[in-house]
Amino acid sequence: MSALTGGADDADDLFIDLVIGWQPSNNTINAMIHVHDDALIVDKNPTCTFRDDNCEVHFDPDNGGGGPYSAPSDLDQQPAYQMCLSFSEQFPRVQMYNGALSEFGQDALDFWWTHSGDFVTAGHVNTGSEYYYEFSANLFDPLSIGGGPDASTDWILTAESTIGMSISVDDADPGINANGDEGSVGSDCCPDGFFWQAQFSMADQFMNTGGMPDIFLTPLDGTDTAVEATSWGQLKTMVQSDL
Ligand SMILES: [Ca+2]
Ligand SMILES: [Ca+2]
Ligand SMILES: [Ca+2]
Repeated sequence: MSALTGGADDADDLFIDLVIGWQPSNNTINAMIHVHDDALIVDKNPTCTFRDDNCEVHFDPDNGGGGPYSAPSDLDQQPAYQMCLSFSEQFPRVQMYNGALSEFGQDALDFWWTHSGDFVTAGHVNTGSEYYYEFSANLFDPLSIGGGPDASTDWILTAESTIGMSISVDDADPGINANGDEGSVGSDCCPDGFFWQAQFSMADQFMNTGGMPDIFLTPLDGTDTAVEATSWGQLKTMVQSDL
Protein backbone atom coordinates (compact mmCIF):
# COMPACT_ATOMS: atom_id res chain seq x y z
CA MET A 1 0.00 0.00 0.00
CA SER A 2 1.12 3.55 -0.53
CA ALA A 3 0.21 6.92 0.95
CA LEU A 4 -2.23 9.01 -1.07
CA THR A 5 -2.25 11.65 1.65
CA GLY A 6 0.16 12.32 4.49
CA GLY A 7 2.24 9.51 5.91
CA ALA A 8 3.11 7.46 8.97
CA ASP A 9 6.09 7.90 11.27
CA ASP A 10 6.80 4.21 11.79
CA ALA A 11 5.14 0.82 12.16
CA ASP A 12 3.78 1.77 15.56
CA ASP A 13 2.02 4.79 14.07
CA LEU A 14 0.37 2.69 11.35
CA PHE A 15 0.82 -0.83 10.06
CA ILE A 16 -1.66 -2.56 7.76
CA ASP A 17 -2.04 -6.10 6.54
CA LEU A 18 -4.99 -7.59 4.73
CA VAL A 19 -6.27 -10.80 3.21
CA ILE A 20 -8.80 -11.07 0.40
CA GLY A 21 -10.77 -14.14 -0.66
CA TRP A 22 -13.47 -15.04 -3.15
CA GLN A 23 -16.24 -17.45 -2.16
CA PRO A 24 -18.02 -18.73 -5.29
CA SER A 25 -20.65 -20.73 -3.38
CA ASN A 26 -22.34 -17.58 -2.10
CA ASN A 27 -20.96 -15.09 -4.66
CA THR A 28 -19.06 -13.00 -2.13
CA ILE A 29 -15.82 -11.08 -1.91
CA ASN A 30 -14.38 -11.37 1.59
CA ALA A 31 -11.57 -9.50 3.28
CA MET A 32 -10.02 -8.97 6.64
CA ILE A 33 -7.99 -5.85 7.29
CA HIS A 34 -5.78 -5.72 10.37
CA VAL A 35 -4.45 -2.32 11.38
CA HIS A 36 -2.01 -1.43 14.12
CA ASP A 37 -2.57 2.23 14.98
CA ASP A 38 -1.20 4.04 18.00
CA ALA A 39 -4.20 6.31 18.57
CA LEU A 40 -7.88 5.58 17.95
CA ILE A 41 -9.88 8.61 16.88
CA VAL A 42 -13.58 8.14 16.13
CA ASP A 43 -16.70 10.28 16.24
CA LYS A 44 -14.80 13.53 15.71
CA ASN A 45 -16.38 13.88 12.26
CA PRO A 46 -19.85 12.34 12.33
CA THR A 47 -20.74 13.37 8.77
CA CYS A 48 -17.32 12.49 7.33
CA THR A 49 -16.17 9.34 9.08
CA PHE A 50 -13.33 8.94 6.57
CA ARG A 51 -11.66 11.81 8.43
CA ASP A 52 -11.44 9.54 11.48
CA ASP A 53 -9.74 6.16 11.77
CA ASN A 54 -11.59 4.22 9.13
CA CYS A 55 -11.35 1.65 6.33
CA GLU A 56 -12.63 2.32 2.81
CA VAL A 57 -13.21 -0.25 0.07
CA HIS A 58 -13.79 0.73 -3.55
CA PHE A 59 -15.37 -1.70 -5.99
CA ASP A 60 -15.59 -1.69 -9.77
CA PRO A 61 -17.49 -4.98 -10.21
CA ASP A 62 -17.31 -5.18 -14.02
CA ASN A 63 -13.75 -3.81 -14.07
CA GLY A 64 -14.87 -1.24 -16.57
CA GLY A 65 -12.42 1.35 -15.30
CA GLY A 66 -13.02 4.36 -13.18
CA GLY A 67 -14.77 4.31 -9.88
CA PRO A 68 -17.36 6.03 -7.74
CA TYR A 69 -15.51 9.33 -7.97
CA SER A 70 -14.83 9.40 -11.69
CA ALA A 71 -15.48 12.55 -13.66
CA PRO A 72 -17.10 13.96 -15.71
CA SER A 73 -20.37 13.08 -14.11
CA ASP A 74 -21.72 11.10 -17.05
CA LEU A 75 -18.90 8.63 -16.50
CA ASP A 76 -19.98 8.35 -12.88
CA GLN A 77 -22.96 6.35 -13.99
CA GLN A 78 -21.28 3.01 -13.83
CA PRO A 79 -21.39 0.09 -11.43
CA ALA A 80 -18.82 1.38 -8.98
CA TYR A 81 -19.22 2.22 -5.34
CA GLN A 82 -17.43 2.87 -2.10
CA MET A 83 -17.97 1.05 1.15
CA CYS A 84 -16.93 2.70 4.40
CA LEU A 85 -16.17 0.65 7.52
CA SER A 86 -16.00 2.86 10.57
CA PHE A 87 -15.83 2.58 14.34
CA SER A 88 -17.99 5.69 14.55
CA GLU A 89 -21.03 5.45 16.77
CA GLN A 90 -22.74 7.84 14.38
CA PHE A 91 -22.79 5.26 11.62
CA PRO A 92 -22.84 1.83 13.26
CA ARG A 93 -23.72 0.26 9.93
CA VAL A 94 -21.83 0.11 6.67
CA GLN A 95 -21.90 3.22 4.50
CA MET A 96 -21.98 3.02 0.72
CA TYR A 97 -21.50 5.76 -1.80
CA ASN A 98 -21.56 6.52 -5.51
CA GLY A 99 -20.95 10.07 -6.70
CA ALA A 100 -23.39 9.69 -9.60
CA LEU A 101 -26.30 9.87 -7.17
CA SER A 102 -26.04 13.60 -7.72
CA GLU A 103 -27.46 12.88 -11.16
CA PHE A 104 -30.64 11.84 -9.37
CA GLY A 105 -30.98 15.03 -7.39
CA GLN A 106 -29.65 13.80 -4.08
CA ASP A 107 -27.79 16.09 -1.73
CA ALA A 108 -24.19 15.25 -0.90
CA LEU A 109 -24.82 14.12 2.66
CA ASP A 110 -27.77 12.00 1.50
CA PHE A 111 -25.43 9.97 -0.67
CA TRP A 112 -24.62 7.69 2.19
CA TRP A 113 -26.65 4.54 2.13
CA THR A 114 -26.74 2.42 5.23
CA HIS A 115 -27.30 -1.18 4.27
CA SER A 116 -27.54 -3.85 6.92
CA GLY A 117 -27.40 -7.41 5.83
CA ASP A 118 -28.67 -7.06 2.29
CA PHE A 119 -25.48 -6.65 0.26
CA VAL A 120 -22.80 -6.84 2.89
CA THR A 121 -22.02 -8.33 6.27
CA ALA A 122 -19.32 -6.49 8.13
CA GLY A 123 -17.77 -6.33 11.55
CA HIS A 124 -14.99 -4.51 13.30
CA VAL A 125 -13.17 -4.98 16.58
CA ASN A 126 -10.80 -2.64 18.39
CA THR A 127 -8.49 -4.08 21.02
CA GLY A 128 -6.00 -1.51 22.22
CA SER A 129 -3.93 -0.47 19.23
CA GLU A 130 -5.13 -3.36 17.06
CA TYR A 131 -8.08 -2.68 14.74
CA TYR A 132 -9.75 -5.44 12.76
CA TYR A 133 -12.16 -4.80 9.90
CA GLU A 134 -13.86 -7.69 8.13
CA PHE A 135 -16.52 -7.89 5.45
CA SER A 136 -18.31 -10.33 3.18
CA ALA A 137 -19.95 -8.57 0.24
CA ASN A 138 -22.11 -9.36 -2.74
CA LEU A 139 -21.16 -6.93 -5.46
CA PHE A 140 -24.09 -4.97 -6.78
CA ASP A 141 -24.86 -2.30 -9.30
CA PRO A 142 -25.99 0.70 -7.26
CA LEU A 143 -26.82 2.74 -10.32
CA SER A 144 -28.56 1.03 -13.14
CA ILE A 145 -28.14 3.66 -15.82
CA GLY A 146 -31.60 2.94 -17.12
CA GLY A 147 -33.34 2.50 -13.81
CA GLY A 148 -31.66 4.87 -11.41
CA PRO A 149 -30.56 4.16 -7.85
CA ASP A 150 -33.52 1.91 -7.08
CA ALA A 151 -32.66 -0.61 -9.78
CA SER A 152 -29.84 -2.45 -8.09
CA THR A 153 -28.81 -5.82 -9.43
CA ASP A 154 -26.27 -8.36 -8.21
CA TRP A 155 -23.09 -9.08 -10.10
CA ILE A 156 -22.44 -12.80 -10.40
CA LEU A 157 -18.71 -13.39 -10.11
CA THR A 158 -17.09 -16.14 -12.14
CA ALA A 159 -13.74 -17.88 -12.12
CA GLU A 160 -10.93 -16.38 -14.19
CA SER A 161 -12.63 -13.01 -14.42
CA THR A 162 -11.35 -9.82 -12.86
CA ILE A 163 -12.93 -7.12 -10.76
CA GLY A 164 -11.55 -3.72 -9.85
CA MET A 165 -11.05 -3.30 -6.13
CA SER A 166 -9.05 -1.13 -3.77
CA ILE A 167 -8.79 -1.11 0.00
CA SER A 168 -7.53 1.91 1.88
CA VAL A 169 -7.07 2.84 5.54
CA ASP A 170 -7.40 6.32 7.00
CA ASP A 171 -5.37 7.28 10.07
CA ALA A 172 -6.39 10.17 12.29
CA ASP A 173 -4.04 10.93 15.18
CA PRO A 174 -3.35 13.77 17.59
CA GLY A 175 -0.64 16.18 16.41
CA ILE A 176 0.31 17.59 13.04
CA ASN A 177 -2.30 16.67 10.46
CA ALA A 178 -2.11 16.24 6.68
CA ASN A 179 -2.56 20.00 6.28
CA GLY A 180 0.56 20.61 8.34
CA ASP A 181 -1.11 22.17 11.37
CA GLU A 182 -2.44 21.04 14.73
CA GLY A 183 -6.02 20.72 13.49
CA SER A 184 -7.35 23.20 16.01
CA VAL A 185 -9.42 24.97 13.36
CA GLY A 186 -12.53 23.04 12.44
CA SER A 187 -14.67 23.15 9.32
CA ASP A 188 -18.13 22.07 8.21
CA CYS A 189 -16.75 18.61 7.61
CA CYS A 190 -14.62 18.48 10.75
CA PRO A 191 -16.25 20.65 13.40
CA ASP A 192 -14.13 19.15 16.18
CA GLY A 193 -10.84 19.67 14.37
CA PHE A 194 -8.96 18.01 11.55
CA PHE A 195 -6.97 15.01 12.78
CA TRP A 196 -6.41 13.20 9.48
CA GLN A 197 -2.73 12.34 9.09
CA ALA A 198 -2.72 9.71 6.36
CA GLN A 199 -4.64 7.69 3.82
CA PHE A 200 -2.86 4.53 2.70
CA SER A 201 -4.33 2.63 -0.24
CA MET A 202 -3.81 -0.25 -2.64
CA ALA A 203 -4.13 2.27 -5.47
CA ASP A 204 -5.39 5.69 -6.42
CA GLN A 205 -9.08 4.90 -6.58
CA PHE A 206 -9.85 8.52 -7.44
CA MET A 207 -8.36 8.25 -10.93
CA ASN A 208 -10.80 8.09 -13.83
CA THR A 209 -9.31 5.00 -15.40
CA GLY A 210 -6.85 2.42 -14.23
CA GLY A 211 -7.10 3.63 -10.68
CA MET A 212 -8.05 0.34 -9.09
CA PRO A 213 -6.04 -2.88 -9.17
CA ASP A 214 -7.35 -5.86 -11.10
CA ILE A 215 -8.30 -8.68 -8.76
CA PHE A 216 -8.19 -12.02 -10.57
CA LEU A 217 -10.68 -14.60 -9.30
CA THR A 218 -9.32 -18.10 -9.17
CA PRO A 219 -10.61 -21.24 -7.50
CA LEU A 220 -8.30 -23.57 -5.62
CA ASP A 221 -8.97 -26.71 -7.64
CA GLY A 222 -7.49 -29.89 -6.29
CA THR A 223 -6.17 -28.31 -3.14
CA ASP A 224 -6.77 -30.04 0.16
CA THR A 225 -7.48 -27.64 2.98
CA ALA A 226 -7.80 -28.11 6.69
CA VAL A 227 -11.04 -26.17 6.98
CA GLU A 228 -12.78 -25.08 3.82
CA ALA A 229 -12.20 -25.60 0.12
CA THR A 230 -12.12 -21.87 -0.48
CA SER A 231 -9.43 -19.27 -0.62
CA TRP A 232 -11.13 -17.40 2.20
CA GLY A 233 -11.17 -20.48 4.40
CA GLN A 234 -7.49 -21.01 3.73
CA LEU A 235 -6.66 -17.43 4.50
CA LYS A 236 -8.56 -17.45 7.76
CA THR A 237 -6.79 -20.64 8.75
CA MET A 238 -3.45 -19.16 7.79
CA VAL A 239 -3.90 -16.13 10.01
CA GLN A 240 -5.73 -18.18 12.65
CA SER A 241 -8.36 -15.51 12.95
CA ASP A 242 -11.44 -16.10 15.03
CA LEU A 243 -13.16 -12.92 13.85
CA1 LIG B 1 0.29 9.36 12.61
CA1 LIG C 1 -1.52 6.36 13.96
CA1 LIG D 1 -5.33 6.77 14.42
